[in-house]
Amino acid sequence: MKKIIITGALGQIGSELIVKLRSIYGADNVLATDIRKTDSPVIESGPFELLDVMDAERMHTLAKDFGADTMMHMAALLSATAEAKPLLAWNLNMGGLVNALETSRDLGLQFFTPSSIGAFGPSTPKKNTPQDTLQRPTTMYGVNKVAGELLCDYYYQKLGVDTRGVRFPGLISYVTPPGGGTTDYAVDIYYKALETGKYTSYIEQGTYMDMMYMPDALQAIVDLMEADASKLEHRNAFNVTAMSFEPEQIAASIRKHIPNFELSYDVDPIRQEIANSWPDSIDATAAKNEWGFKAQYDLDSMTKDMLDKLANNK
Ligand code: AKB
Repeated sequence: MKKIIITGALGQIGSELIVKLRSIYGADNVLATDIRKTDSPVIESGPFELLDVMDAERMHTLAKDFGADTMMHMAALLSATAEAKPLLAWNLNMGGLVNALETSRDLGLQFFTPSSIGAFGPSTPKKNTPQDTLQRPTTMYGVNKVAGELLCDYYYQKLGVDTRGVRFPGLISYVTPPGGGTTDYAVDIYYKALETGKYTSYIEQGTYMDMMYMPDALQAIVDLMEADASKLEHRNAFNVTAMSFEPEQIAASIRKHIPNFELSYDVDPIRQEIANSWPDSIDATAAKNEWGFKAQYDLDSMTKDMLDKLANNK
């Protein structure tokens, strides 16, 4: 049975990951932490503590007092926010990661943190991007993610920490909206489709990016953390993806349920430039072969579920 401490618990991934982990490992075995308190069910459904990931001492104390054997470090600024505040992104994304890795090294914790398709750049092969390839990102977020991947490898190879991680594509969910990402349009579009029947995309027509529905992302984290270590050739940056689409394709999928849905464009040059620097589609063969990664949802099954769930939440 695991005892898990999670940072960034009220963020897009954290708030759903905690519900899943508590259902598998027991509510008392999952300590949720975040820099703020909201009225999220995460706070009532099990242990919760306030934690700024820049506070290394408090992070260590919380993990130790809880008796954690696993750290899941989710707190980070996403790509568009990181581009707007590059120094803050460097300090928070790298400082928080180092603190989480150091706590894990000192207490002997298994460790997970997500990397991203943002770890690739314009010189990376754009289609079917291989697991091991050129990584020269041109965004601060990308710089953080590549440095983070290397740091996690270092903590595994040199310091013996059982570090594991995936490169997530854009994640789509009906529970907690993302904030400050480049792929967020693919979440917003569903909310607006139901609210107004139209959406203005800040991402240009024809821009392909990888995406995944949140239930598949959560299952991927659980499966990787439970995977037999002897089978893992890679560790910290497995490519994972479920689908790749451009705005017209998600609109067409929505029109199967809302036939009059209208899509227009008002492109944001900053987020478009970030999207242009990322792959069109990535290859997840290593994740499939080494720990059995498999996504259940494609674009149409995700669209149906998103629209059903959002309509029921209204
Ligand atoms: C973002 O858009 O910044 C994130 C990501 C792909 O890492 N969703």
